[in-house]
Amino acid sequence: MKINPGRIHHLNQIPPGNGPVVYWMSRDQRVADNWALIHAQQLALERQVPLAVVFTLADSFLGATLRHYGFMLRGLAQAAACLHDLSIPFVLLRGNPPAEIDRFVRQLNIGMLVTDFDPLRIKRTWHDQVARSISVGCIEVDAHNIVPCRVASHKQEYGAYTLRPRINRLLPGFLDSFPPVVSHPIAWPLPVDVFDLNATLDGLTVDRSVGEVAWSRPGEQAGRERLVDFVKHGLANYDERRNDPCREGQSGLSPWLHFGQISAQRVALEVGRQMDASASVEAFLEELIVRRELSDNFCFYNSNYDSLEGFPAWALKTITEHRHDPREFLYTPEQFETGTTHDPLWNAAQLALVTTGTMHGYMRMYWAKKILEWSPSPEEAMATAIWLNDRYQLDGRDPNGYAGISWSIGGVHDRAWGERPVFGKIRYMNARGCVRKFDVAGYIVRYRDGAVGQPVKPAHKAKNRSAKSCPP
Ligand code: FAD
Ligand code: FO1
Repeated sequence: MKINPGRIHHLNQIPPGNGPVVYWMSRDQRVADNWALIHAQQLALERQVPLAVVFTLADSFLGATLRHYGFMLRGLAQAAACLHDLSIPFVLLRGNPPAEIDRFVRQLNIGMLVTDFDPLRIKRTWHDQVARSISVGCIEVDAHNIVPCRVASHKQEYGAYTLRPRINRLLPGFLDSFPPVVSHPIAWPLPVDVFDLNATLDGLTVDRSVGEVAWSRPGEQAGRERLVDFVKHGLANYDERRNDPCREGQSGLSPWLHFGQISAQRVALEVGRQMDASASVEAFLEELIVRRELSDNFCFYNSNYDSLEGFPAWALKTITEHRHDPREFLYTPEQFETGTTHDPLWNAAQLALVTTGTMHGYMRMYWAKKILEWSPSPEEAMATAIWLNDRYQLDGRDPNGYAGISWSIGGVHDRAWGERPVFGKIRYMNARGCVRKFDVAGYIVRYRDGAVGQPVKPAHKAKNRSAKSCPP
């Protein structure tokens, strides 16, 4: 099974050299089902040269806290152990990522650099800088999307309804099975330090006031177990339960998907086999494939994905026309953060976010729309929503987040609705609508004082070498 060439994009036009191949891992932090790693190994085997995986650890990445670095680094420690078993060294570099990669490539006479696709501004800047500075071939593999973002569409799509037919037409060519990563026969020429999880966690410059959460165990193995559990116990009722914040009807897979600790293609292959739950399978794959790839499409083709300038013209016009409408309630970012508004439902959602690092998808829409309604300006609303989302959501800093917030506040991928104060023609949501949908009182009790939210796990000392559990 070879990689579909549609996944490969050349970041510079330099042909592969004879030196070792390096996979600069970033978005897709896993060994199994990782097209970027699979392709890097194919290149190395063709040339009979060594192969290594490199991860550049940046401090305070887009405001990430200990909650995020703990999950990510514990997952990377497992990936490093797995790679060690395959005689593929895992090298962790600290400092400015593009500069560190450039130095590594030069010092070790690397023959080819492979990295993974990411539509976010910061990552495209890293890739551009490296592709220009190194004197060896540099390619990007889309290992995150099933239909590669650059192939699914060559422009920003209006909404799911315009991207869906394109995805559905192309899907059969990309929803293929994965070849395994094999034990690499050519040894890396130099000794490599074993990844020291505790030392790395201790040495991080990071905001430690937002602790790790207990409900989601990091790493490929745990992600795979969560998938198996969802397919067995949650999928059949997904269609019926997924919009009820009191019924845990979603898969809960987003942290593992965000950090690339599980492949969306693997999830789609496993879910697609359950044809006896067809309505739920269809609803789930719509979210996992169309909605998720729509977010990458939005961030890739719209450089203003995190500001008002990224809104469609109709939305920017209407929200500007209503900029000076009187706000019945006004709150500061700190009042939002502490969940001390007049609305017990909104406060409960915020406390769920702070204590558990997640929030039900339906509540995320309500949560963001109320930030628009109760902020002094749409600009401040966007800034507050992105700040809180990326500070507390375990799956934050993700294209899904920028698209979800821009949908809620700026009508991205949505249409115009009846005009009203503050929102203009942006879709409106209120607590009465929630009462019609689910047990609001029950939700409030559950999260009101952060009581039920999973206890925040202290950043305890984990074993440095994780259990040798390379997923199949
Ligand atoms: P499931 O319902 O089980 O869906 C499975 C997967 O499909 C999700 O993990 C996700 O990858 C994808 N998916 C589901 N719903 C959406 C959607 N609406 N848009 C894009 N992809 C989707 N998602 C994040 O990953 N990170 C975020 O920071 C984030 N912030 C959001 C902020 C707002 C204001 C809104 C409205 C949505 C946001 N979402 C975000 C999208 C969505 O709410 C979450 O992906 C979903 O709730 C995660 O839970 P789950 O994995 O159990 O979802
Ligand atoms: N990617 C990196 O290559 N290096 C990092 O140090 C890094 C930190 C990080 C922290 C939190 C987080 O949510 C993501 C982080 N990522 C990092 C990026 C991540 O792998 C994804 O590429 C993007 O966030 C999603 O596109």
